[in-house]
This record gives sequence, C-alpha cells and structure tokens, in this order.
Amino acid sequence: MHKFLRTRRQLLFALSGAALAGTRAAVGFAGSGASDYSRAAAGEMVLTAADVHVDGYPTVEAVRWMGKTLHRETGGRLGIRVYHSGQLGRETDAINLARFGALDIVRVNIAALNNAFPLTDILALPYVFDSTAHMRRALDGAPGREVLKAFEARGLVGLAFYDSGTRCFYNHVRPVVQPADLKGLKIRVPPSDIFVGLARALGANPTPLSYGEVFSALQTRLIDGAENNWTTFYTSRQFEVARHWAQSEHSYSPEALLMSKQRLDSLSAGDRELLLATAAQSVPYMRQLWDLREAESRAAVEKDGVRVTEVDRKAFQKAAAPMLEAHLKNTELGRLYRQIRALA
Ligand code: GTR
Repeated sequence: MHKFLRTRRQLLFALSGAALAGTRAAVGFAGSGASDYSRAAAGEMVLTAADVHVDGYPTVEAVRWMGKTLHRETGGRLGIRVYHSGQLGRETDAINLARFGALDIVRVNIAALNNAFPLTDILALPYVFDSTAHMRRALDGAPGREVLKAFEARGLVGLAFYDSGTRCFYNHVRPVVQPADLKGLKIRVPPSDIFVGLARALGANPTPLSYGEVFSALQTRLIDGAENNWTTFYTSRQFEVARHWAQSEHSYSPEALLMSKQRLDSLSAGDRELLLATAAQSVPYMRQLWDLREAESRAAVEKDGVRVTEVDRKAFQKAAAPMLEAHLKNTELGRLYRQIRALA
C-alpha cells in the first residue's frame, strides 16, 4: 500500500479511482443508489461496504436495505454507503482492507475466502447440498454458525450468508453434457484452491482470475468459459459471449457478509446489537429478491438464445467424488459434512 495514503478517505478515493477506470456498462436491474446514506453530519457514522456486483444486484440491495434500516432505527446516526461494481477492487483485496479496518463491510463469495479460511471449503465443495432449501437449513443452523465464527480469528466478523444459487459451467466452444466435454477447455475459476481442484477433477483446464477480468477474458478468447450462477451470468453480460450453458450445479458456494472486527468493536453495545440483528434480518429480504432475480435472469438469458443443456449429473458427481473425499479426510470438514448431510 502506498505510504502516502494515510487516511481512510484517501485510501478509498485512490482505490475507487483505480477500479473505475476499468468499469464497463452492465445489464441488470435498476438499483436504488440514491438511497445510500452516505453523507455524515457531526455525530453520524457512515459505514463503507464493498461489492463486486452491479447496482441492483440482490447482494447490493440487501446491504442497502441494512443501511436504510440502521438509519431509520438510529434516527440517522448510522448508515451504510455501498460501493458496488468493484469500485473498491477485487474481493481478495477488499477482504484484507476490512481485516485491517480500512473498509467496514465486505460482501464476497465464499470462494474468495477458501484459501484464507479453510473451514469455508465445506460450503464450496461439490455436491454437498441437495437443494437451495437444504443449503439454507445448513446455513441457518449449526454448520453456518460455526463457519461464521471462524472469521474472527483474522480480524473479521461473519454477519450473514446470502444466496448465490448454484454454479454451472458455460463456454463459447460447445455444449457440455458429460465431464469429458469439458476436456481441454480453459475455464475461469475464482482464485480458490477448491475451484481449481474441482475444475481439474472434471477435466477442464482451470484458469484462476478475479471477477472483474472474466468478461474481457471471454471476449478476447483468453479463456473458453467460466462457471457461475444465472444472475451473475446475466448481469455481467457474460451470456453475450458464452452461448453454451450446462446445468451442472456443481457448487452452491454462497455469499458471505463480513465486517471489520475493529469497526464493529468500536460501536456502542447497543449499536453493535442493532447491526447484528439488522444483518440477520436482511437474509430473508435477500432470499426473496434472489429467487426473483435468479428466475428473471435465467428467462432473459434463454430468451436471448443461449443454449442450455442438462448434464449427466451422476457422471459429474462421480468425477468430482475423489476430490470431495480427499478434502473430507480433514477432521473438521468431515464433521461439518456429516452435519450438513444430516439436514438434507
Ligand atoms: C459470483 C459472486 C461474486 C464473485 C463471482 C466470482 O457468484 O457473487 O461475489 O465471487 O461469483 O466468480 O468471482
């Protein structure tokens, strides 16, 4: 970090300038940007939050909803300013900024946390959850609570999990039905050893890249494809370039909402309690919005002519099984896996 960037404001300004230089227009949903509570008067505190998604994406809207609720409940003393569209940089960088108190709240995918927080692997591993309802039960129950707690070891507080649908493969080369169809394809994965290992186990050539680089990597044919959920595929415009979608549902990898422990500890006990409760309340709000947006995104992509294939699910599960088994040899992951499966 540049030694002359001394204040939080200077740092955020520098980061947003750098990231904005690479911003591209995206399709998607109307955001409610005007309702950010970003102007702090004396005695008021505006928390900064980062998200790589475009304005209007369900995660962005859920954190905005939190900001509005806090603002209302504290008579304007507390608010949240959401920097969306990756204005504050990559997810892995945002996580570190929050750990050291330069950013207050980060919404990132579990994939971005795997390497630093090994307990999160259980939520990204293939075919751990049977359905969205199963995943929600696990996240709302003991396994979810245990993973959220693990962030405290490194300067973060796990506020909540948000939905991220199911991740599926897509590419601009050919339809995929069997794992063998992925052979030789250069597939972008998030910078996570779990995703690199999984893509490799399924026969693809994994290429870890940060989210902001995926669209142009597809467009310039640096990569043949990637994997993500319907909503991201749509809002990032990747569907305009990758015209084959395979319904592989190989990972649920939910979203995590994290807060700088330093910042949370600096709040009064009352504000802390309110913030934690508001984060918990934002989950049902987000899930409702997610269900709606996921269906809308899929419909829009299909209407645009992207070819969707059902995959041979058994063959995918079989190909991924050795990699899953290898990770479950870890005692903690094995225990969490059994807990999660008992909730199926
Ligand atoms: C999305 C997720 C993002 C980002 C992205 C990725 O589903 O919401 O936070 O992690 O995937 O693949 O990088």
